[in-house]
Amino acid sequence: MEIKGLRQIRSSSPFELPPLPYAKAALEPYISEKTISFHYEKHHQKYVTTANELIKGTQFEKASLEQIIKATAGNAEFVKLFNNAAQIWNHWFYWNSLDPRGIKKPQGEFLDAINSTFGSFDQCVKTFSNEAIALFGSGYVWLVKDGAKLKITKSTNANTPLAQNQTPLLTIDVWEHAYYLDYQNRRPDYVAAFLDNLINWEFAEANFRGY
Ligand code: MN3
Repeated sequence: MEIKGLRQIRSSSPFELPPLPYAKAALEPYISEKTISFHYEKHHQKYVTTANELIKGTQFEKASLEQIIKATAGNAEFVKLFNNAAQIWNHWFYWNSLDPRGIKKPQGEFLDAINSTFGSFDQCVKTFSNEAIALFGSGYVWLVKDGAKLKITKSTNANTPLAQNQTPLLTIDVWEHAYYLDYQNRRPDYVAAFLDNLINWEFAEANFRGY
């Protein structure tokens, strides 16, 4: 499959807002055009603008986004740069974790890996759902490949498994800005809409195989 925005994500600064892989209204009725407009054009864009301001005159001016994320993770001197750089990446990854064409369940080797880690596909989805509902505050839940194993992990704020030497396969953004206009406080309904109607298993599989 073609993964949108890879060029923007892999190039060095100044960073560009990666393209949204579908129209802003494409995820309706599960996620509204209004939510996507704010989330993509305001929040995601702001992380890009801020990261570009923060790297000016630093040793990171010529670095790629992924290099910056890995180099600044856990470094108290560069907390703001890490947060903004990681949020550019996390949002690019989140947009690609959503598919307006509907669910295509995993198969083959990827399904085998899911079954051997979680017992079944349904159990994998259930665990992901439970973590996404339970995460306290702002953050993300991820399906990752950690060495040869699959895992479901969560990260708070801008933190990302990319900085932990894990391979992210899928994510859901559970910051309130991702769902509040559509679901208010009903995060479980947003999580269910994501898992039942929007989750992009083809993207997960492409990440699982490597591309
Ligand atoms: Mn967000």
